[in-house]
Amino acid sequence: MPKSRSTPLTDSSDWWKNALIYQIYPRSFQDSNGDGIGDIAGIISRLDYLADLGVDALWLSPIYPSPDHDFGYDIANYTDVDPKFGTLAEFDQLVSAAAERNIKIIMDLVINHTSDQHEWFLKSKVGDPEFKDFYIWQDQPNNWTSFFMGSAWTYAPERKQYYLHLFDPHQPDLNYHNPKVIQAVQQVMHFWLDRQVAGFRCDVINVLYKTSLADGKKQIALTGIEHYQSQPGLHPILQEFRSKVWEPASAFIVGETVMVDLKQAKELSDSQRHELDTIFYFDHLEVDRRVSRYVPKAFSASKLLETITKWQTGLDYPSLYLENHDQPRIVSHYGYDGPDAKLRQRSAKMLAVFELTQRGIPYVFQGQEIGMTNYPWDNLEQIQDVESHNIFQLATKKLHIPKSLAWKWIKIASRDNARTPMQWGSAAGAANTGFTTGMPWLPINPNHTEINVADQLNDPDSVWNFYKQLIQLRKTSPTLQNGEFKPVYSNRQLMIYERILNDERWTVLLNFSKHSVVPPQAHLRGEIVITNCNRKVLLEPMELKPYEALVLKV
Ligand code: ISL
Ligand code: CA
Repeated sequence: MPKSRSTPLTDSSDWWKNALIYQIYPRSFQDSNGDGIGDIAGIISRLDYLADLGVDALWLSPIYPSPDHDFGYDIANYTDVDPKFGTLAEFDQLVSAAAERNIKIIMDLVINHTSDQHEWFLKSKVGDPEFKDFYIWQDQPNNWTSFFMGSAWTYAPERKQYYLHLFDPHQPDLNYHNPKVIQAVQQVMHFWLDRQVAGFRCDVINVLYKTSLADGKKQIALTGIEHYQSQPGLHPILQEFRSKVWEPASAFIVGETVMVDLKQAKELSDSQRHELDTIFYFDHLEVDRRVSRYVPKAFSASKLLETITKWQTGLDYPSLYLENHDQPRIVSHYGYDGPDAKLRQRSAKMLAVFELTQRGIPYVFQGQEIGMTNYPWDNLEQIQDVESHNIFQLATKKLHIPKSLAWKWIKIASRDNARTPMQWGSAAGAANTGFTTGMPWLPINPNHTEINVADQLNDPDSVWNFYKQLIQLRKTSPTLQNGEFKPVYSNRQLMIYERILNDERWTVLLNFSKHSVVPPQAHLRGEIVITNCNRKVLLEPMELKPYEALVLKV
C-alpha cells in the first residue's frame, strides 16, 4: 500500500487549496436573449445562485470566437469573446459581479491547437514568413491517428503540405518548437490575467510538445502517442509559463492531462517543481470501461478505491471531479438513474459524499448539484458532438461492430449527455425549464419536470441542499480539507476509507450498488456526521442500504 500523504499547509494567497470550483459550459447554462444558446449575461443572472451553493470560482469552458466544430475548443481568436456569448465588456462585468460575491473566474486555455480559422493558421497556410512555422507541416503525413479518429494529418492545397491535428481537422496543432508560438501564447495569457481572471484550466496540456514526427507504434486508437504525450520537452515550456506569467499574477493552473500516469502527474504538478498546481486524471471514471471510455465492463468499488488511492496518496493537490463537459452524468454512470426517484436521489448524494470527502480540489459541473442524468437519446441524429459521430463511424465501418451495439455505447458515453441545457425549472412552469425562451441548441432532458433547481431549492431533502451542506461542512472541517487519506476496506459494491488529522478520524462508508451490503462491523464506530438515508443511530449488526453513504467521526 502506498505511503499516506496529507495536504501540505496552505497560506492565504493559495486560495484554491480549499476552494470549490464550479464548471460552467456556457452554451448550456443560461440563455438571456432567446437564441437558444447560453451566454455571459445569463451567467451573471445566476451568480447569486452560485454564491448560495458555496462556489469559490467558476471555470468557464471556452467563450472565445469559434466556428464550433468542437464547440469552443476550436478557437479563432484568443483575445475576444464570441458574439453569441456577449462582449468583452460583458465579460468584465461578469468578473466584477462575481468578485462582489467572492467568486473568481478561471478561463479555459486551449493552446495545443487553434481553429483553422485563426489568423495564425490562415497566414501559416499561405506561407506568410512570420507564421509559416506556427503549426506543424510536412510534405508527407506519418501514421499518427487523431483523438477524434482517422489520420491526424490533413492536406492544405494552398501550401501543398499536410498539417498535424491531434483532434479534428479544424483544430491544427501549434508548433511548440517555435519560440514565437510560446511568446504569442504568453501574450494571450497576459491579456486575460490583466482582465483579472484568477487562473486557467489548460486543455490537453501534456500533449503540446511533439518530440519527433516519426511513425508511431500501431494501435487501435492513438497511434503516435509515445512521441507527444508528457514529453521531457514539455517541462521547460511550463516552467517558463510559470515563472514569467503565472507566478507573477498568482494564477491558479489546472492542467488537463490525457492518459497520464502517476509518475507523469507528479512531474507536472508536485509543488516543488513549479509547473502546474494540479492536474485532471481520468482513470477513476474508467474502472468500468475497457480500451476506450466508450466500451463498458462490470463496475467494481474495489477497483475504484484502488484508483483514487493512487492519486489521493500520490499527489500534493489532487483535482476531484466526477463530471465535466466530456463525460456522461455521474448518476447515470456510477449511480442509479432508473425509475425509482428516491433511489436516484440517494445515489446522487452518495456520489457527492464520495467526491467531497476526498482530499484535494473539488469541481462541480453544472447540473451535478441537482443530480442531472444522461439524456434518453433515440438516435445519433440528435447528437451534435463530433466525437460521438466519429466513434460511431470507426466502430461500425473500421472495426465492424454491429450498429446497434455501437449505438448502445455512444448513448451512455456521448459527451452530449453532459451538454444538454441546465434544468432550472420554475414554479411558474417557464418554457424550456427556464434555460431559454427560444429553441434550445440541444434538447432539454424530459426529466426536467422532476429534476430541476427551482424545486430543489425549496426542498430541504434535495440533492442540491445536500451538496450545499456538504460544501459548508468541508469548508469548516480541517480533517476533510487536510487530513490524511487512508483506504480501509472494499469489495465489488462497497468502499470504506478514512480521513485522519491529529486525533480526529472520519470513516466514510459508501455503497455503490442497488443492493444492501453488510460492512465489516468494526468500522461502524463513532458519531454520524453525514447520512443520505436520514439515519439517526448505528444498529448492531447493521447493513448499508442501496447507495447509502455514511460518514462517522471519532
Ligand atoms: O472526451 C474525451 C473522452 O471521450 C477525450 O478524448 C477528450 O477529447 C480529451 O480528454 C481532451 O479533451 C479536451 O480537448 C478536446 C475537447 O474536445 C474537449 O472538450 C476538451 O475537454 C480538444 O480541445
Ligand atoms: Ca444567448
